[in-house]
Amino acid sequence: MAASRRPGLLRVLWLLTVFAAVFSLDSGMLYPRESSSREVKELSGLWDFRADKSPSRNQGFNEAWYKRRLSETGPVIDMPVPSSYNDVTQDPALRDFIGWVWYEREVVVPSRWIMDAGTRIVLRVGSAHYHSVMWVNGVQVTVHKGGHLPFEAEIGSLLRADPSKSCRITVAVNNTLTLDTLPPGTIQHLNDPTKYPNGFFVQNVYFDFFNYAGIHRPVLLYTTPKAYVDDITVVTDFTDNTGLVKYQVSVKGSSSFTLKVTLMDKSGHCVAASSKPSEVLKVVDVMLWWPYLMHESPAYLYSLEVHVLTSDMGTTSEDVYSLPVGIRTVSVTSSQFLINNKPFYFHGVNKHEDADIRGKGFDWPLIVKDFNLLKWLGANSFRTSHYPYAEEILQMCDRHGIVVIDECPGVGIKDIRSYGNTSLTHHLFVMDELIRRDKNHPSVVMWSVANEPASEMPPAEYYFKTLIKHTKTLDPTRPVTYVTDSNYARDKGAPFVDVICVNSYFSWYHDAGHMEVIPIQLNTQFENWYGKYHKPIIQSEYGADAVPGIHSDPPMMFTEEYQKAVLQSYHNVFDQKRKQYVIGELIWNFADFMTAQGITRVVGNKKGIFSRQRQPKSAAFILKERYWRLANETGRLPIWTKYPCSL
Ligand code: GCB
Repeated sequence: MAASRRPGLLRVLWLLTVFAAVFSLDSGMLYPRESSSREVKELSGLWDFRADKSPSRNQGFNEAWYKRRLSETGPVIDMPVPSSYNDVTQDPALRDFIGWVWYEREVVVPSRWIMDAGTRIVLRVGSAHYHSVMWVNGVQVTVHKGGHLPFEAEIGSLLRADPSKSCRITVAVNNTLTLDTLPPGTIQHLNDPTKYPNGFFVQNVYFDFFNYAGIHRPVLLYTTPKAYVDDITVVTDFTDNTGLVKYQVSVKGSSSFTLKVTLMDKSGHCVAASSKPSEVLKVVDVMLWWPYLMHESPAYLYSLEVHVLTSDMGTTSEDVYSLPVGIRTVSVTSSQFLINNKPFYFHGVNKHEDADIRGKGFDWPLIVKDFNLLKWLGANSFRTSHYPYAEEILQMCDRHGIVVIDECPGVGIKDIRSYGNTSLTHHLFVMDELIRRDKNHPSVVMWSVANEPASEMPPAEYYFKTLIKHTKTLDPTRPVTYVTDSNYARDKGAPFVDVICVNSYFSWYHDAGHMEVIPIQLNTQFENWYGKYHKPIIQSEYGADAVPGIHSDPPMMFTEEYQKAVLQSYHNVFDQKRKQYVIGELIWNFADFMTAQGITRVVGNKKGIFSRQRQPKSAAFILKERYWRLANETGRLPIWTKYPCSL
């Protein structure tokens, strides 16, 4: 039963039990925010960089490059952080490089941080692709596997051991994918001297985006007091017009502390307070968090202010952390997706973190442009295909009311050897990391554990049963899905998901050029999946490539007209089925994006409705017209939408 449909007292009791689940992770991963007790220092900018082009790719480790300045080990170049390194230079070998690359930067750490032994100094990387090792002044401080999630290390004691030294940060990053990484890949050595140069090898992957690499998200130094808020978990509910905010605060660095937890509304008024580490706060006349285009004032955020006070031999210290909180519920019936008990229809997009030059590197102008385009389009949602996006993007979603299906990097699990225990254990761990990072975002309404795995293979049943069960134990408040392109009758994971997400490309990869098959095949697809599982369905991908500026009438593949006509054909079927059990449509893709080179890709995937430079193709206008119509039918538009110039 959905949380929000339980009677009042039961709801509070239920809230008290959720998130009791134990993560395999022993600390939190709160987003570093400045406060009266915390400082943040951004280390974005130019770093020294060196790719280890030795045949073994191991020269850097053999010669311990981390022990001295990188520039003393050999030639270095300037590399922007954050950015993928692949497209920044003119060197094709660096664009396609596989193996270890080395980054280094010397940082000035404020002396008051060093002098005050009560200050924790934490070095945090927003994400680096894929396997990272980090040193400070030649001492290894952490190792992390996985490309899209943050990692950090406390480095205060190391810096204090020799305050005369500056802080030299070295990060080695390796983009090699194996059968047990997420996403998986294989390295293939091609040894025939009549065909390939000496030492030739390639990285094979089973996904359709360029394997960009490097330090992709901001690197930060931040401080906290010795006793600090390590983690906060918030789960929300409401009954009539009372909001319920269950929180759990974990404090580290002291076992005797005083807590003050206050929930503030937008205008800074305290609406509820407590001094307990775990409590259900009641908010009278609650302002719920609503998605964009579903309510006149969407995305209402409260702020949970947590104060931890400790006193140690006469000195008191305080840590302060503020967490944005949106009060909303999510639930699923056999044919509907409910937000705050009201049916929600996903009319949105699939995205990629991808742009010219910076690849997957974090970039504020791009992020803000994309949000402006989403709003222009009338999109109310997106899926983080095919990996977790930057935390800052999810914060934007919270603030703008864009609903998110949060996908882990389980894309391209196609080889039966990737269904073994090592892979599963890693996949479970990545879900731990993802939920630990994203659990408090009201915009995140569903977890997606994979995209288009070979879910017809026999081991997929145990694998997905375990994975989905684990995800639900970690977070019993959100539905779980994975995205399938498998045949409904052979799909082994579908019995365990809450929502069926299905991708199809009729008249593209099958029956190329024949749009007349779309109504029949799409209708059959929906009827088959619903008939077998009786679960709501999202068309999680559909689309066609269009090279911007290429035209033909009658439409032909790769023209803007063909892309438009494919979309319209799908929309006719969606309009019948959304009255029954289809709960959403997500276009593939928001924008063109880079892929590996291949005979089906013309400098990348061109299924964007915007070009890679974010200019609209004809299809964007079709979709805009549709999404605003859907919004008018199903939601309540914010007042400012009556004045389109404010868009
Ligand atoms: C898919 C994949 C996506 C591809 C897309 C395509 O099914 O999920 O990653 O890019 O098809 O364009 O082939």
